[in-house]
Amino acid sequence: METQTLNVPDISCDHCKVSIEGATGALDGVTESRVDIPAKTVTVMYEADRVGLTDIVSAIEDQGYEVAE
Ligand SMILES: [Cu+2]
Repeated sequence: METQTLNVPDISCDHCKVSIEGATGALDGVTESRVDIPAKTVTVMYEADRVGLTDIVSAIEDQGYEVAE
């Protein structure tokens, strides 16, 4: 199990939280996804043999958010 925290500076409200947690949590292999609104981060736990970090980043970007390095 991998855990990664991604910086998503455009996170601002509950809508962002619901969108991002929904999109990333729906990916096969993602065990848990949690958005921290004040910190503007997404912490994902995933099985690296089932889903890649690039897939997770793409799911966030598909919701209209930039993922910062
Ligand atoms: Cu929002």
